[in-house]
Amino acid sequence: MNDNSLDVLLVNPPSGSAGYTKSPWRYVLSSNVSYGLLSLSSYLTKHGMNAAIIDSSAHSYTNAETLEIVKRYDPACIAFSATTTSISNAAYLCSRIKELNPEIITIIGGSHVSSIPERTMQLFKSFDIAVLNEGELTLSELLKRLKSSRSDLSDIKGIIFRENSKLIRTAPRQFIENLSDTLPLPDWSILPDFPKAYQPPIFFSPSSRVATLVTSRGCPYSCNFCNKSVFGNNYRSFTAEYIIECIKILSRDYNINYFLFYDDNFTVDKQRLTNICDLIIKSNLNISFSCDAHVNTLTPEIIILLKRAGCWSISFGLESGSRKILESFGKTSDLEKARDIVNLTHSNGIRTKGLFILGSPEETLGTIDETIDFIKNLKLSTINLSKFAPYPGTKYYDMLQHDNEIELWDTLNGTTFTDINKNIPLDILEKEYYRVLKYFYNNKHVFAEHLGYILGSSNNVLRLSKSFACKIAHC
Ligand code: B12
Ligand code: SF4
Repeated sequence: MNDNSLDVLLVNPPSGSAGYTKSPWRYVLSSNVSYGLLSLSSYLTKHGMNAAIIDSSAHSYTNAETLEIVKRYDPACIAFSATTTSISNAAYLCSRIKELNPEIITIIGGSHVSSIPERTMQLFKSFDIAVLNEGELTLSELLKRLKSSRSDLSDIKGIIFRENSKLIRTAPRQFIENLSDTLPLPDWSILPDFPKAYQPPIFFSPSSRVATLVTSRGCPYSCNFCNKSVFGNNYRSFTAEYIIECIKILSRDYNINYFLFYDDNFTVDKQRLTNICDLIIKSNLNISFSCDAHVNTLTPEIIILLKRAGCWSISFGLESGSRKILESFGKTSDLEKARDIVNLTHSNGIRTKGLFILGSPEETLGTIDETIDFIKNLKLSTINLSKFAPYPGTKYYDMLQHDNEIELWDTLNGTTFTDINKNIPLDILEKEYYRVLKYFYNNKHVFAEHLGYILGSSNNVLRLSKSFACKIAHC
């Protein structure tokens, strides 16, 4: 059936190996709204267009299952959102869809293609058009043009398209200046099975009913391992009023009272942060939330205010306990300040998560020891230890891009070491990875906190049981 009313079918592809098989651990993994697709579809709806979303990543669909759903829609235009981890699945799906319907127009957007546009379009011929960077205005203009009798795309800013087997890149599009005035409130109803399909990190959330919000774009810091190809350095944000309105709609219509702020850096603008907290408190919203913060942006007063507004946990990008590694990462925070802020946050009753990266090109056994020593002095409720990956769009990728390994895109996922570190053999690095985790989780206070999370939520127990049952039954 061809759904002629549909202007575009938006797809968040399966990520990495989930494209081929279903993991029994899918119930314990968190699943997050593709906020980019939500924002794009809401903007299109506001401008009179009709979009649908398939969120394969959240629903744990395989590539085959995704294809079946696409077939049911049989759209004239399909658009994928992809990071480096999911670009191969997006390209695979696109080429299968083109085989089924050679007339279909295929569009790609997101962080991977925004990082290396020409390379992506050269490698993956199944993408007809790429939308670079911030997508709302560009996609809307592009879809209108594709429906019109005019076929020339060269005056649409912010895209790459093919013409006679050549790639044409148009002029860049300016970022949206006033986000709250230009972008509508997200229309959550477009997400299939929202909020049920979306689950917070297991053992680290006060509620299973959760919504993600991204309330700012761009980050003023310049960490060398971080990809800022979509929104750049220029920090722009939605107003406190806009954010409170989102929260009110989500609590009223979906009974959600726990929010994950997935901003790169939720706390960077002190005045805005104070306004948000004050408004949450004044409106008696009675919610809890988690966010990310750079240690340089927090003060004792701000921590107390965050707690009063319902802040449940803060994730800190600590990265390493070695000054040498922090320097090579271009991190501007210092270790003592980081320790003091983390410990103060924890002693004010806010759970603390430390985000660390292991295995960068500069890592040695000595710097790993320094990280363990650093962790010893931190009151952290939990940690997230990523395996270093030189993602396209980062300074590391620019330094290392001539290494062949680098185009194994779906292994750039934070859970696989690449062969980038020359100081430590790969098998030792794997052991070191577990040594750090073991050191952290063997700690009595960490064990006690985690036991509390396990026993405190029947949903956590249910998710874990489902995964074990699946593992045993090979489902
Ligand atoms: C929330 C988040 C997650 C969540 C949820 C992801 C999801 N479902 O969207 C979780 C925790 C699961 C996650 C996981 C990972 N993430 Co992540 N994540 C983010 C984060 C912080 C916010 C994403 C977001 O919602 N942004 C807000 C929306 C509005 O922006 P957007 O998605 O980019 O969409 C805009 C444009 O890109 C464009 N666009 C996007 N898609 C499309 C599609 C079309 C058709 C069009 C026209 C336009 C378009 O228009 C949108 C609106 O302007 C970003 C950083 C960031 N600031 O964006 C990192 C980021 C996307 N993640 C990243 C990485 C590396 C990962 C992981 C590999 C693990 C890790 N170590 O963190 C995995 C891989 C997951 C996967 N399968 O792809 C990198 C990607 C780098 C790269 N080269 O691709 C980023 C950029 C972080 C960084 N700064 O380095 N992530
Ligand atoms: S890692 Fe965080 S603080 Fe550093 S540049 Fe990226 S978003 Fe900004």
